[in-house]
Amino acid sequence: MRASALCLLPLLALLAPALAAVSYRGHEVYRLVPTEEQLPVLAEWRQRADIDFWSQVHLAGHPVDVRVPPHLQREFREHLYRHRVEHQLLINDLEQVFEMERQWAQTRAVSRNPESRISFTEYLRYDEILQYLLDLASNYSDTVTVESIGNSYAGRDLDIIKISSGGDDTRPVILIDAGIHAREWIAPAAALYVINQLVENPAESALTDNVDWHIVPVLNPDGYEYTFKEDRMWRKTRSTEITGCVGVDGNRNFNFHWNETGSSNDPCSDTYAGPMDFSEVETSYLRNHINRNIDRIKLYLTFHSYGPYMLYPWGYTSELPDDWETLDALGQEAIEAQQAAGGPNYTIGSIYNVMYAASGVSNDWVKGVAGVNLSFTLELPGGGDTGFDPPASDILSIVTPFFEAIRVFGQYVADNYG
Ligand code: 0X9
Ligand code: ZN
Repeated sequence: MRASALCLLPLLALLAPALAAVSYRGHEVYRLVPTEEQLPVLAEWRQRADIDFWSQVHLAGHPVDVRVPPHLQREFREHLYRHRVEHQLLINDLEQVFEMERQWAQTRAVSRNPESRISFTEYLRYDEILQYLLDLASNYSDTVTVESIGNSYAGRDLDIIKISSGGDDTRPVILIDAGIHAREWIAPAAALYVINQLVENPAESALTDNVDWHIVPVLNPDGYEYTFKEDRMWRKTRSTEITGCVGVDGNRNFNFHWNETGSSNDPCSDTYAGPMDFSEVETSYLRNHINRNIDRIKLYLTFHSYGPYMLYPWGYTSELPDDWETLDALGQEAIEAQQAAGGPNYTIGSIYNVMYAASGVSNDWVKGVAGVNLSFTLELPGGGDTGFDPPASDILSIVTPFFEAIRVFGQYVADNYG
């Protein structure tokens, strides 16, 4: 007995670090403001798997936040000075930011009113989000149904909420998803707020008069849960391959110009396109849902962070779609509406031109293959100088004006297809 227990000890010691949560102690976050000439320098660093670009923007004069682990900091600073890149140290110990985030969540969990179904002062766990959807389905059974479009890699239900005030499934549909990127917590929070307003705020009932809404608040629940339990900075799915590295970037996995540009063949990269297109169950179940409802879906929005940016196709080429002026005008209108309500100024444009090239992304596929003309990526604001996501206490002040943009999209579909 004793001997065999002793034999196990080294094995347990080996396993222990793998089970521990990933620490970001000493990780620095820099805000860079590149000039036109410096953009290629940034593009080169972007290829490195060990430097984490938090925002993908690629415009001169626009800030780019970058997480640099301790062992690369000297080299990174030397690079900055050599190329004279304007920069500022935003965070000198990222783990401290995450500690505060966890403390807040703990305090909230204790003080939370068990009566209230939803909260916008904390980032909810996946089971809390599903519970909210199910509560809505039972409390508003005339208008709300909740279905699973499939299961995640780890077997979690991929729930979709359908909001419909009538019309027997003949009305135009607005499809929204959020959380394909696990760490972008503000995106599911924004989707929940949209759901909350459409269902529970009687003053917003006009938005569901002629239009149905299908919303998947967390498209990558395995990754989402992993960011709470193991690694706050996880972005991809959690599927495993024999190669050793885990996960695929769901937003490189769609089969439209798949893996052509701005994505990686390296399974360890954060923008890994996958072993083949639609290799991930999460992206393929979304595709199936879109295909099943293709006659009715008139507008697609996918929520990400962070920007703020409003992006339309294409991501794979600098060329613009034929109807880009329609997309641009609608996007502008949405931006102005949320700005009038106190929201920030979103930068608008095609993905390729505002950001770095990216192919196999969902909003390109939805337009290019599924044929939904109105297809946008909305990159919500990040945490500014406090980190990746806004502090949970700021959620409401972000999603409230954001909803005004959603209202513009809703009205547009009602006016043109309703
Ligand atoms: O790179 C991405 O997948 C998105 N940015 S993020 O920082 N949230 O990762 C941008 C995707 C924009 N859409 C297209 N490239 N079509
Ligand atoms: Zn994203």
